[in-house]
Amino acid sequence: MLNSKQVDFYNSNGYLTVENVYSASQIKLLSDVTDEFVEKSRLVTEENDIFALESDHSENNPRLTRIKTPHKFHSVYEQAMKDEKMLDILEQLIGKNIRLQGSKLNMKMPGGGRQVEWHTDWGHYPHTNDDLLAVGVPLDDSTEENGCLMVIPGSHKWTATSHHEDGFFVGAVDIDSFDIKKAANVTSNIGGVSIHHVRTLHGSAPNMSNKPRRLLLLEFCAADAFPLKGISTSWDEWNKQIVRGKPTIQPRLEKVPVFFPQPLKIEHGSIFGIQSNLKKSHFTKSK
Ligand SMILES: O=C(O)CCC(=O)C(=O)O
Repeated sequence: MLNSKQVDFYNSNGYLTVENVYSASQIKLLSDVTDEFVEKSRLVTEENDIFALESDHSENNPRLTRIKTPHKFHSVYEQAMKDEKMLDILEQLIGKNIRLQGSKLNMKMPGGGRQVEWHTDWGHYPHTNDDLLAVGVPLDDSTEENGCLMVIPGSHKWTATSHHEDGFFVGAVDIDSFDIKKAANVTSNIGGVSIHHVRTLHGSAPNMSNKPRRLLLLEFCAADAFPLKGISTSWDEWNKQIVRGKPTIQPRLEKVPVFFPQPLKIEHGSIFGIQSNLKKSHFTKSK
């Protein structure tokens, strides 16, 4: 459970770190299963439903940018997503009816693992209200050296955050639209979690260290937050994503600022593909 100071911190800053949420054995299991996925990726030569690959990925040197929707592919990730201690925390932030919005495991391999350009998750998936957040579960200690998440505290209250360039959705904000000196590093240790609000501006640098930075990201929303892009599965499938409480047929409509994430230059599944259309990377070393 969070104390009131932690809840206030989250509400004012749009992010929070919480220690000792997952046990060492839970993280060890997640880490071992992730190693198994990396092993399996050796035979994969192009991006598929499970793996997003670094450009230098090979059988001898498997390098992934991401395992996509890991909860669909292994029960260990699914258990982490349904963890009661973690959901108790979320209930304090977004209420008692909670739906999974998505999951991903961002793998930043040592020696150049990819940056994520500055963006808000809201820019990618606006909803009828903004009671959405992402929980970061580090499988390795997450530090400035290995490319930890960075946030702009308080940015979740900004009224407009466009992710467009020359009229196209590029999945990242204009670097001149905010003061990068205000960025805070969100370092977290194994067992702890980071939580960021859907409208919090965040990004992360390439991993130039010799240690991996693997971060399982679990995204959740209040059950009455409905995606403005529409529901892409059947109603029954969608409601299977309720992880606590009840579904509803009544979306809660709030006055929230939205730029719709279209048009795209090229249809691209992942944030990495979409952001590759950005004219200039925010992180000069890797593009
Ligand atoms: O992996 C990270 O550091 C940031 C991830 C992120 O923001 C995303 O995948 O949308």
